[in-house]
Amino acid sequence: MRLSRYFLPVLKETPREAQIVSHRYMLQAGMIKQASAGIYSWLPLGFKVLRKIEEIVHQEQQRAGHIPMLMPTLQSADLWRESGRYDAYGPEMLRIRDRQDRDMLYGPTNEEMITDIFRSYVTSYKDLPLTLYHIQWKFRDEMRPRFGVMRGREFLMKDGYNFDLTKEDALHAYNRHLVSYLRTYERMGLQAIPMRADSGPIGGDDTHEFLVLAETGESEVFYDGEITDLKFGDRAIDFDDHAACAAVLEEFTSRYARTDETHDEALFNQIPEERRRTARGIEVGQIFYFGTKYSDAMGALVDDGKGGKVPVHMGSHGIGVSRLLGAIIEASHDDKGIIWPEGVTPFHCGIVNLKQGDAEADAACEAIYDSLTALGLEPLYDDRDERAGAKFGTMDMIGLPWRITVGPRGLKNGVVELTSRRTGESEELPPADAVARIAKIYQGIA
Ligand code: 5CA
Repeated sequence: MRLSRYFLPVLKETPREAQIVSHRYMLQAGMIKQASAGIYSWLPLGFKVLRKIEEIVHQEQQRAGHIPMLMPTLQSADLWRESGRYDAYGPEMLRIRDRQDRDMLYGPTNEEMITDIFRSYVTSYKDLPLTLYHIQWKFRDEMRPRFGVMRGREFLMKDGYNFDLTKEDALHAYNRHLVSYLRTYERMGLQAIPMRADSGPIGGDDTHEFLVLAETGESEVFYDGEITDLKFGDRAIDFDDHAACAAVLEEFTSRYARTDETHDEALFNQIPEERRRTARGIEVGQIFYFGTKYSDAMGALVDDGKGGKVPVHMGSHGIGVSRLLGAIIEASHDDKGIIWPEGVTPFHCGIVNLKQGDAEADAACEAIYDSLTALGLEPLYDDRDERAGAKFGTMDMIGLPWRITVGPRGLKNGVVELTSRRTGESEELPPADAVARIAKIYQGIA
């Protein structure tokens, strides 16, 4: 992409309404624009990162054997009356009446709708296990929408639902989700710690929230400091292997880690004092096992193979896709702007031309641009007729992890400059070597 042809409305001033850094940088970098309280337009740069995050979520869901689909945002109130949640959900639910006077709602989650789909088609245990998911906009009329996309009213969520014959199988689905989430967040450059939580309006007893530690997080968390040493990494895991998934769950959840909702001071105090940590965290996902709560209420039954009909065991599993942009920025920025992890960066590399209009510099930039593009990478070439300082400022704010700087002086010596956004370190090297380095960095990522 050439910046002169892109739509990147970077703001010069600091937006006053932003209380936390991720919100401020998303506005300043031209990623989002507020449409009304807690509702945002995703401008091209923000949309690009959102799509990258979605893509990682899709890949990791499907790696775990979960099946993608898409349900609508608007739902019929009748389904929610069946589960009893139409009244129970309260003022957070946006209720709408259509021209036929039918009660509708903008879905805050999809347990009822997926259970209805399931009961319409599946009648036998032979079709189990089954996990369906979608990535769709949700609406919750939050009392205090704030911090930009972090607590929106309209927000993008991955929500997945497992259907299993037995509790044991459903608990395997729970474990499988936990394992796949570990890898999902790590690919985004995040450490998200599973913590024992409260199930709220979704229901059930078994639930973990995934928290990214950040001073600006809305949840207070308590954990054993040893937890932050754990990495899932690039482990190959067979998601059908119950024992293997259970072992990972055990590894990542056996140490004390709880949100304030479930915090137990006496248990916490059993951890050696030097390992006790109190911090704040951003909830980027939550998994639930709630058994037959919805299948009982809505009659989602299957033949059990022994002549009987039994309600299926279910769980639901969410990832806050749009919230993740805020969480990643909170975890990765400096005073100049965002620093995107390679896995989610909107463009792989910036190209800054220090002397636009200089025949040699222009040609070198074009050649680098073409080579990167030919390798399947997406560079952002700042080809504007602007001062070098302004170009650097934009690149630092939008946070591309790598920048190649091209100027007539360097070219005389046959070199360009390759700079890491994270460390600020620069290195001079021939243009072809810079391209090769970028290609190597993104091997296995892009
Ligand atoms: N049905 C279940 C799981 S699919 C469910 O709705 N879970 S949830 O309520 O925990 O939401 C899942 C994730 O969505 C949360 O972990 C959080 O990351 C994100 N989320 C929830 N509310 C908001 C909000 N107002 N703004 C942005 N993200 C949100």
